[in-house]
Amino acid sequence: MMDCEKIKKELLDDIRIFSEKLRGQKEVLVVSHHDADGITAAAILIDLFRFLDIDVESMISKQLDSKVVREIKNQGKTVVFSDMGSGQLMIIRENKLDYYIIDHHQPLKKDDRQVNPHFYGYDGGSDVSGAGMAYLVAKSLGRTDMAHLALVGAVGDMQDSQGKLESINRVILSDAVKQGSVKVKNDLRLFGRQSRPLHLMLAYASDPIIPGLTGNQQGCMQFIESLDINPRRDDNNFKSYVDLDINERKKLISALYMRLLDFNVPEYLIQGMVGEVYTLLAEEKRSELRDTKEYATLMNACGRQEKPEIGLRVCLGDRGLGWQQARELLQSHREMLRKGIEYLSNRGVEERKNLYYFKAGGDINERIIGVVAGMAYGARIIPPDKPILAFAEDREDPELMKVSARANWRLINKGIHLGNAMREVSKSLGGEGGGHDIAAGATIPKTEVDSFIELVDELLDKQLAGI
Ligand SMILES: [Mn+2]
Repeated sequence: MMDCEKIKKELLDDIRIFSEKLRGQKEVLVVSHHDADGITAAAILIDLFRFLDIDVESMISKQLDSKVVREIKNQGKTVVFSDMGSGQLMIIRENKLDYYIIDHHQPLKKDDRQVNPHFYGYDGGSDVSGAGMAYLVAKSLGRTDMAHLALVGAVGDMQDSQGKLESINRVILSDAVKQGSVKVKNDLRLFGRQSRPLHLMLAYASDPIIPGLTGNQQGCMQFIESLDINPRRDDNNFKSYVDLDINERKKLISALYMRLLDFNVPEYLIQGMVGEVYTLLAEEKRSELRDTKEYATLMNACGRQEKPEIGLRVCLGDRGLGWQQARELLQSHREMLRKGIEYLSNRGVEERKNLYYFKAGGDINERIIGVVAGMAYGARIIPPDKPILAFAEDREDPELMKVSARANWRLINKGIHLGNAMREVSKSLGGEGGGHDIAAGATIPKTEVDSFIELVDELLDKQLAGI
């Protein structure tokens, strides 16, 4: 199954030179981003430094601004930034830190204390994640046992969104497969294939939305029974997707295909439903940790519940207390999301020509409002025909407003790029923003919210017209 992807020699050579400098350190502070990619990247580096007998501490941060950089500076240590830093190179330099940067975000400029795939013609959005870059550094120093975490990071950054991991990610995948830690399969890619009861996996499906099933638990149960699939295991607990045998899986997938075709869902959306899934073989069946996508969600939950260090412990092998705490965080995260969705479906959204939006004020926490906005499609609060913007108070600065924007694949195919829209419009109003085509964010002055909506609406017109 594995093809012979190769990583460009120039990148590997530079990583080797960079890594050798790390080998000589006595103690380091790893500073990483608070999402799944950042947490797994930090775990890969912590594991590496322990292997090299270098004293290591870590700090997981939501953002890297001058305030955070000054705090880091005060610790007086050699700092290894991962999954962040390339965009903050100037602040880091200004503060005269002893730094190393391992990142995959758009870099400002070249620096011999930084490795970043963009300088070698790679796209950090799809070819390799922050965790993947950390893995390449570890590999060049002889440590390869965390390849599976690099895949969790890549999936967490949605780098498999075209159906499979490619490019540098594929090389890492091939390492993991050779090590026997990961199995690759073409299968149904709906979220929750390991840990969720089958009918709930279908009811929560949002990518694609399945007409008549998404948001309809009872309908899902009837659908499963209509296929002659027993929804319960012998111990009477509900089956997960992974409990189905091959024939049941085939039956279910073709029935889903038929249903989507019947409802005129575009072909490319239907095809996205099946693709590569990555199973972590060392983890128990039906555990969130067994599937890369669910593993990433668990890490994101830890980050968003402001306990990234718990996620880190799980990545580093804790299957006792840390693992239990991580699952509790996932529960409370889901509870927060459920309340957010309930709030949104009660109050509804406003509509403009090219977008939906809602102002949550302080009613939905800014940490999860983007996720809630994205779930609005799956929960059928809005149809998938326009992007959605969500506004929440900045908890640290009452003068500022946080904006989260979400779209879906159908809209991306039409030319929507929310990252560009957030960056351009926020900049013109004295704020800052950016992100991916499908998920992006901005911070703007509170007084500019209405102009912001206006300008984004106009800009989306241009994106849709291909200007
Ligand atoms: Mn990342």
